[in-house]
Amino acid sequence: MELVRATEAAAIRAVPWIGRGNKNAADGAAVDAMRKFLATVEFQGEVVIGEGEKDEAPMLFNGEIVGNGRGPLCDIAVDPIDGTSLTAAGRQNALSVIAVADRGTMYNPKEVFYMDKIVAGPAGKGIIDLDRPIADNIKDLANALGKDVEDMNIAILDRPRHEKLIADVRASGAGTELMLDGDVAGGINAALENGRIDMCVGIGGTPEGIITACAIKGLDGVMQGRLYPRNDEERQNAIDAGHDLNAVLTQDDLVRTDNTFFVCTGVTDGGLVRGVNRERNQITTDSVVLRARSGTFRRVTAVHRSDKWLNDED
Ligand code: VTB
Repeated sequence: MELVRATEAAAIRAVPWIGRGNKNAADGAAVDAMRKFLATVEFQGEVVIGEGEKDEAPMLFNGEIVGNGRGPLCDIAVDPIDGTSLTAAGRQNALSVIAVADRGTMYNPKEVFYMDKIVAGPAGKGIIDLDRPIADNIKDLANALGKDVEDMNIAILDRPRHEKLIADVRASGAGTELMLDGDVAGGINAALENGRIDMCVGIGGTPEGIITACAIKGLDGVMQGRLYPRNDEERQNAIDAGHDLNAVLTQDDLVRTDNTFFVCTGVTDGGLVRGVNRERNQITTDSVVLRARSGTFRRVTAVHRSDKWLNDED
């Protein structure tokens, strides 16, 4: 639960940068706040996935040790803002995210920035399969959900590389929910039962894939991913590092423990959590905390006193 203070802090510090067109400044403010708050949490965390290398953004770097140096040894995957461009533009769906698991359990394919992913809720167990055509995945999941294909909603990042995937989804009869950014939230929304999204598919960031896997474990959902090198050099680096580029990785390969925590706080409003709200002397944050071992989904609304946050020493 202490971890939520770190994502709250990152989200609050990003607020002055919402809609200011400067994504590195937003990210930088969130990174600093998260680093500072993580230093007070009782654990010995090592950052395995520090988002930012792909976009050359400010980041918590891989190998960085966080926490107060006492307590359990952990792997950390962190994205102080998933959706920095959304934040900079003043768009919805930006989140501050952290995922924690036992030390040595997070898959770390740092040589490859992208991963092909498919995510669904508990009904997708034994059904979703990255190797099958998308139309078959949709049809079988619809069946398991007791829905018509026409009522299925599939979240996909709106990118030119997904042109065919989007066309295939629509040709199957299902609808698409195109995301500007933020496929962590897309994956979680897909795994939540009774949500508007039934499945999240497509190529997104590898760090976001590991973070999503931690959340999926907490939601008892299903996920598969396969590394997606952008060019021959990345492909060769990955092979040299011992990665099997054909392997379909499940959530249990991506994070090899059930002792995972996932925490996110809304920066801007979104389908999963509301954005930071500032009113008079109060700042309100909306967060979700998922604990895989107990399968608990907690919503945490916190009210912070603005005067405490105006003081940088707080
Ligand atoms: C996604 C999205 C992220 O990276 O993973 C995406 O969820 C994939 O990369 O918010 P491209 O943007 O290069 O397509 C982010 O946009 C963050 O970089």
